[in-house]
Amino acid sequence: MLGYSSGQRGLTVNQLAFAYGGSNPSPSTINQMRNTINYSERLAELLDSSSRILIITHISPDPDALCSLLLAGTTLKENYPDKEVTLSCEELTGDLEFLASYQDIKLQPLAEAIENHQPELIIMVDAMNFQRCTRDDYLAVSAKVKSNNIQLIIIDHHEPEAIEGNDLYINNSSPAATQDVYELFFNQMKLQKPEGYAQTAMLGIVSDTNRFMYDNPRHRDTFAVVDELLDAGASIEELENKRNRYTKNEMLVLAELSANVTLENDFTYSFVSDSFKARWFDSGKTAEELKLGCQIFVNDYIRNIGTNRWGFMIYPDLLGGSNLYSASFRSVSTAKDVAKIAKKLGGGGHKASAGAKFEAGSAKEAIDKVLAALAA
Ligand SMILES: [Mn+2]
Repeated sequence: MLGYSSGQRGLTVNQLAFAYGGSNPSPSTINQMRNTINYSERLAELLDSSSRILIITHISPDPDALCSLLLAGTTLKENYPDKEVTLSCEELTGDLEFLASYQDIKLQPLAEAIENHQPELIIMVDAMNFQRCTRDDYLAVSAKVKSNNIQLIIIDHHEPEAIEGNDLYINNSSPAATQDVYELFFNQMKLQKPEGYAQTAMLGIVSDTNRFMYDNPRHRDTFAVVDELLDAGASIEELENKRNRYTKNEMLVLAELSANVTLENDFTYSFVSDSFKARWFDSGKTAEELKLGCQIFVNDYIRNIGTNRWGFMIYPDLLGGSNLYSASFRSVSTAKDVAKIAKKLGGGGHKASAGAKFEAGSAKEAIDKVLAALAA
């Protein structure tokens, strides 16, 4: 990651942001600190001082990205009807059209969103810098936001890395950004809940926790939110049935990744071969479906093969050009800090779930780069 200052531009200094710097606090430290911080005053101040608000999230958005975006956007529209609130994302994914107000998310490049909307405040959810939110010139976006004095709130739950200069940075090490949006807007600020919030919030949480599979130091808070959402009519069974539906093409990707499984001493890896990629596109199949198939494999299988408890997968990221590859890492809780490996490759994420995008001449070369990063 180049050209980033992680300095704080606003006057309000977020304690957690600094407490995190360079070291990993224990869950109990985070919990202790979290309980002392109520952001409602600062949030209200920033919201009150802005009449045009733009809410954004990361590229290659997962359901937590889109659900936290949607939950924040619909809540602000409901509670601040006099403000112009725009929900914007460069890319969409999956079949989330069933979510309330999903059609309110504008699909547009980030620079265009800022140009068209002229926001006084940007709220970034599930990401911590503009590089994660655009495939275009993020430094230009960063410079424009600064020169136009656009305020920035970041609500994120990834391991802190190259945090954009901001007016408020919130990171509670939550299992989902959607949980943070829920707690900030409803528990702390006591805002009105918009139509459809329960299903949206539940999907974000169920998705990023992989249906509560991961160890979660904030489990009490997560399940308190989930209890409320169940009471409000959200159904985990219905959402899971929608979430876990596979197309024939996704099954073909799963077959490719299954065939290419390689077991190393304590980890597993697999990859989408360059010949598979060529055949895939020659037959008119989409990059999105390829990625969705890859996600099934990495989320549900890579940690569970043989006796190995962590691993990675390589696949071509065709939205980013023909030489761009993605590496996705998954680990069973403490088996391996995969965020550290992803960081060496220019990416980041969580200790048990992380990723990186980088250039390579072939899938083989991409694998070698990861293996070299592991050895370094
Ligand atoms: Mn997330």
